[in-house]
Amino acid sequence: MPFDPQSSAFLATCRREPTERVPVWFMRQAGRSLPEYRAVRGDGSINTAIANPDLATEITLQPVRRYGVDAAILFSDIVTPVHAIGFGIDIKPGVGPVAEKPITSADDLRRLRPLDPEADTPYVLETIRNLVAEHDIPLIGFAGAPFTVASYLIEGGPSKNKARTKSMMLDAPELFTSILDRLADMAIVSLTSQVANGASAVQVFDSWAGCLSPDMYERYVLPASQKIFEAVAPLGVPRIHFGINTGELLALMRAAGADVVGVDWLVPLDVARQRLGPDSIIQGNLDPVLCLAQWPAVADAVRRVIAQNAGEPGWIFNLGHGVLPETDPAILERVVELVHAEAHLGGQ
Ligand code: 1CP
Repeated sequence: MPFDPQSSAFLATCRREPTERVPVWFMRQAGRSLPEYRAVRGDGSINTAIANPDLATEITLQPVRRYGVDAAILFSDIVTPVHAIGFGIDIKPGVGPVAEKPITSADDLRRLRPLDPEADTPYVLETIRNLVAEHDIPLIGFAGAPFTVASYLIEGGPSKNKARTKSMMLDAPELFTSILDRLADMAIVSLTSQVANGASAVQVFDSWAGCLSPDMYERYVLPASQKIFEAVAPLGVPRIHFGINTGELLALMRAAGADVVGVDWLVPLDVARQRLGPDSIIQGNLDPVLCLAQWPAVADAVRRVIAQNAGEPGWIFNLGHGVLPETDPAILERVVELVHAEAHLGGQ
């Protein structure tokens, strides 16, 4: 059955409309922790799986079947567009994105040419069309925020303190700004093509923005993210903005123009609402590590998160960051059931 947007609790919540139940989905719900993922995925690069629309469609749907979540998220990666234009970035199993030749000078900007989604990532669009044609669930499209993607291109891979990225910000601000601007343009065309092909919401992942002070974020990063949210506003779909360690950045992240702001587990939901303003719409925030505990402790943690939302509309239940690979899927199944059964709007 094709998707009917009117019936979606997830989309209604993204507009702060009251719903019968609090919608749930999990970042990184596809992959890693699911045995059915490991069974179909094989050993190759994740890029090979992303480039195979039948496989990517199946992997996107696996958590929907298993957990009964209220939204699907496209199986792809934040570095897929940069990989597709031939920048020279791979996703190494057990590591993450690794760039062969990190950006060190303005010469490297040539390797960041504009993205043409139809020509460069046709498989992503085919996966989206497969998903929306046959399945009655909203699909979240996504892109990496310029800062988080740039951190991989500048560092050459995952990094703890983003030293090269911050040095470039300060020592070569023009180059840094040009990189972010090109990545913003790539995110805009990518998200636009995802929505044109059927995605019904978009999330911009700025996972590592929390390593920045509010001042640095505002000066060097906010303009590029703002450009994305402004450009995709006319598409008319909800726009979600996410990062971790972003307690001090929440108001700025909302100022970037998002409809929904992700909250990590370090900030209680009621505090997040104070920082974001009275009509805010939030997504979060169970600590993913707590999902490794025995069920009674997990249930208790979920109930505390429910209590912190205090019955406010405009809340999508999620983890504060992605599902950890060692998570028992049975626990996440019970989390979904518990939120659907016990989280209600309009007072606890
Ligand atoms: O549910 C899903 O899994 C959806 C698909 C998805 C998404 C939304 C993947 C597949 N990656 C992402 C986003 C993504 N990729 C982010 C933002 C979300 C987050 O912070 O978790 C980031 C930072 C990446 C980069 C990345 N790709 C990492 C992190 C590395 C680091 O710096 O710590 C890793 C490990 C990957 C590989 C990857 N991407 C996706 C999966 C399932 C995997 C695991 C490897 C595999 O199965 O081969």
